[in-house]
Amino acid sequence: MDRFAHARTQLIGSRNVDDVRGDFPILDRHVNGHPLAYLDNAATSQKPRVVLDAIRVYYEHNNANVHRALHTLGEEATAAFEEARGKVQRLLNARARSEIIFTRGTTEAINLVASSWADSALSESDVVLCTEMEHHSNLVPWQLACARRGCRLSFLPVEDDGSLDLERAAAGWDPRTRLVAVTHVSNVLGTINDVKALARIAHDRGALILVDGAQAVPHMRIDVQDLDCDFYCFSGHKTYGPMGIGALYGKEEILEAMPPWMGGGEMIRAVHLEGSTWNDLPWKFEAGTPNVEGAVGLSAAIDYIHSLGLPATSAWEHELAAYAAAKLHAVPGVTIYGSAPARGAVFAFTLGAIHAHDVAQFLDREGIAVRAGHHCAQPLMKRLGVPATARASFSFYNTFSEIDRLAEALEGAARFYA
Ligand code: 7TS
Repeated sequence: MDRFAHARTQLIGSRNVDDVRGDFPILDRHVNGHPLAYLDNAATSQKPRVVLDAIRVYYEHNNANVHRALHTLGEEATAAFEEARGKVQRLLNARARSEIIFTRGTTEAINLVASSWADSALSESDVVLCTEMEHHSNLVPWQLACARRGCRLSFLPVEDDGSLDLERAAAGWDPRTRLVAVTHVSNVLGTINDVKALARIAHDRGALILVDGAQAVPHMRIDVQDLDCDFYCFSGHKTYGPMGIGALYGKEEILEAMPPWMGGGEMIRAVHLEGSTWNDLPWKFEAGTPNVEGAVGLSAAIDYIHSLGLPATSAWEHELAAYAAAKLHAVPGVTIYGSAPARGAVFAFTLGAIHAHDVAQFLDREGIAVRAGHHCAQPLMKRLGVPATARASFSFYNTFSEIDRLAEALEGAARFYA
């Protein structure tokens, strides 16, 4: 542990972390008489004022339905919505704006692929390959799709350190595998999977790859062209934007070949009573009035992330992770799950035999917000041999002193429940 950590200036690029915290009104809150220490960022992130302002300004000045009104407000709302798409395109480094489909979030993005692509591309006895560390969002839609199509769902095992063994994946490859569905960063183990290598393995064997980027996009630079993934999904609300907005990236030629998922307004070119033809990408997959305020908020969030700089926020989160690992390991009775060489700032842990819910409740009394439970990854909990864990997950607005408070409160919990 770095005993001098607090003496160092805590910088995100050129800005002090306390200054950056001032951008997030909610971080001023007190909870149960203590300053809030928000350590549940893997569940959802907090929002900077610029995001809140962008939504308010949108409703005060530009609100109208998109893609249909010829009046000025309609054109402004459409421009704001499509500009947001361009921001997402550049955030992921997608080749074309048409490869970005707005969804409600990661879950909906995966369901879109697990319906439209799966129902048109999978046949009986094909295989979909998942991993044991998937969030239910990247597991249940594939269970449903495989049941509909008569396919087999198989799983890459999680190694003891919380990593995936890609050599094992290549060696045990089933030639009927049509798609690999894998998380970029585990929401429990923190493992950063080498999805670029996995994409190469999949493509060399004629399969596609879908990457669940829910826990990656807020924390690292994503380049879907470099990763060469076929689909990439993320949620705006974990990326400092509002809830109810997210995106699916898909390679254009694959999206072109997929049938629409939901039918309704905007996704059509022409409708006759006997049948319809479809709109161009990406609108073919965006039936109905979209979440324009969500897109506007996400757009502001992306600008905000760029204003800090992803290299700077990542570097600070890396320091926080190293400090948290050292502090947590030093608390008697703490077991951390996941020690892969490449991991993010997520720590699932248990404290002796104390139930994770009791740990989380004790921490809440101290104003410290962590999640407890199975983290929507029940098969992974089974693999780890625990019913539940507590989980502290960090963002760039967290500080060393919040980690100190976490460690001290855990020692207090251990004494209280002894
Ligand atoms: N995939 C991963 C890896 C996630 O961590 C989550 C949410 C999702 C998908 C689903 O995202 P949504 O925005 O569509 O709901 N994870 C968590 C979590 O770890 N705690 O609360 C939500």
